[in-house]
Amino acid sequence: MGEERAHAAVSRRGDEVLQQDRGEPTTVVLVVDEERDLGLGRLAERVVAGDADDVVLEEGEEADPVAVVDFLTAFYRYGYVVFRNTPVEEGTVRRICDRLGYISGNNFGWTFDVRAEPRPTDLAYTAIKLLAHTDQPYRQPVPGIQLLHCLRNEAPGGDSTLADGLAGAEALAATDRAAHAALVECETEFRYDMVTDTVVTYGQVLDYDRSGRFRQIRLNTKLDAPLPRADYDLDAYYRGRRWLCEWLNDPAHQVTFRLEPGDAMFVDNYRVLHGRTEFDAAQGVRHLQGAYIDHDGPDTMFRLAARRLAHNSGESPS
Ligand SMILES: O=C(O)CCC(=O)C(=O)O
Ligand SMILES: [Fe+2]
Repeated sequence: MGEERAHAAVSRRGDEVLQQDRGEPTTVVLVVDEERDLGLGRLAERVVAGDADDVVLEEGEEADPVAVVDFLTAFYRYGYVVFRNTPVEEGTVRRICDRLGYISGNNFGWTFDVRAEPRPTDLAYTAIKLLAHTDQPYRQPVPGIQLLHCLRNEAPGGDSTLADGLAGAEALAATDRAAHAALVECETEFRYDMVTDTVVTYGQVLDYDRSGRFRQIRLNTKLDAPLPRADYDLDAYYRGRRWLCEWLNDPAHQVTFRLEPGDAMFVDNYRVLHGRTEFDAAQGVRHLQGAYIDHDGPDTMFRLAARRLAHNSGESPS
């Protein structure tokens, strides 16, 4: 991947969303050094904490536009944000989704409970370690943003891990061009086939738009298989897949933190991979509630908040 393309590939940012709003071209997004470092290394060292009260409010209350722009700027830059101090009540994740966008239902329901279950239908519902993955690559469209709200986290272990898929893709391109190209080119089947659910779709592990901008990573190694086409370089494909998995699961490229009750993690499922360390369910309860929303809701929220700020400061809104 050329230098120019690598720069253009650094994800969506707030000013890009605004440019779209103004009908300006958005193909080249130059990044400042700070983001460049981030794009090649690990995610931000510290968790970007939003103040839930400023953004996630009761029905009828208006969010503070400064807080909205701050929180979404952090999200566009890092690919995730954690809200602190939200109510420790079941259903909070649904309320947060309703404030920030449009909830996206799926085979697990509108919201889902993540805890160790006796008869799990998904690895998430066990106590074992989860490697870095993106969620639901088998859906069409893949859900844009995942929310995980922590109700209880009393078991030893169960820390959250995040890794930057965009950074991993760039690092692979710099290391092994052919392997990167194979993950961009080879169509992969993603399948979830359990009990009453059969959800299947096809797509690339690394997805770029026609101008070379990074659009999406789909990586979930329990659910994927490349199509067996004679013109595919499957050696390069599997080499790239293995390399990416190792890179993304290397603690040097991950942020690890513990969700406390009331924390809500807000993760771009098109860019950032999540996982967790193993926990001991015999020694305590760990209970998260999850849900997904599309990107449209927060993007709209960002545009409206930025317009309000421009208006308040006397600039003519564009
Ligand atoms: O238990 C966790 O922290 C994450 C579980 C998970 O991967 C999911 O709910 O999608
Ligand atoms: Fe997951």
